[in-house]
Amino acid sequence: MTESGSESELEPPQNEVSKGTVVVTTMASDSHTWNLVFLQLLIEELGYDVVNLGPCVPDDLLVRECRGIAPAMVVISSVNGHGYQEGMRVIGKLREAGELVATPMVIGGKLGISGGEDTGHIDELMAAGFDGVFQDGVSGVADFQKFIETAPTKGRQITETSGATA
Ligand code: B12
Repeated sequence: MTESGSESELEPPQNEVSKGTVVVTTMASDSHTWNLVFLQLLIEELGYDVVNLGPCVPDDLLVRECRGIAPAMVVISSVNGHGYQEGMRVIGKLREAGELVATPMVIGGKLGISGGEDTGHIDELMAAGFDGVFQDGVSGVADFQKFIETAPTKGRQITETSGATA
């Protein structure tokens, strides 16, 4: 509530046109939730609607929701240490769904248990189909903000072999 008591200063602007819908999710093993709340608020502040699928999202549910929503972007967060393994599995399933082959998809958080020192898996996640990998200790929220400001309009460059380049 403001001092005048009429409306909350925390309410999002009512008359701005949404830039699209972003799916925020974690993966099957991960029960942490505040990372998802943080990302939802950040992405909403950047002008998008957000569908937050919450913690411990099974692969088939994630794929089904993304196919149904046809989002401008999929943002996956993982902090429990299984992010690399689960990300490698999940990105394949998402990209196999034809409609999602060109959807910008990123993963970030604490993707392993090395505190950001082991960066080898970042290239592997990119090669597997992610457009951005934001590993704590390597790149952060500011890099992600730069990415989201350009990625949805840029789209993915699909090659003839159906692989893609960022
Ligand atoms: C609260 C908590 C829990 C709670 C979660 C409750 C809930 N409903 O959320 C409970 C007790 C359930 C829990 C369980 C476990 N936890 Co825990 N947990 C934490 C704790 C203390 C805080 C997490 C939090 O809420 N942070 C606040 C949010 C806003 O920030 P964040 O999660 O750090 O996310 C930030 C960044 O990672 C980044 N980010 C995250 N995702 C993304 C995505 C993108 C695209 C981008 C750009 C950025 C980004 O942005 C966020 C804001 O800066 C952390 C330690 C810590 N102090 O951080 C450990 C921690 C995450 N947990 C950890 C572990 C190991 C576990 C367990 C495996 C423990 C166990 N042996 O059972 C289980 C796993 C459960 C599961 N199935 O996932 C480890 C992970 C280690 C790692 N990855 O190297 C941590 C880091 C503790 C530690 N130092 O060891 N945990």
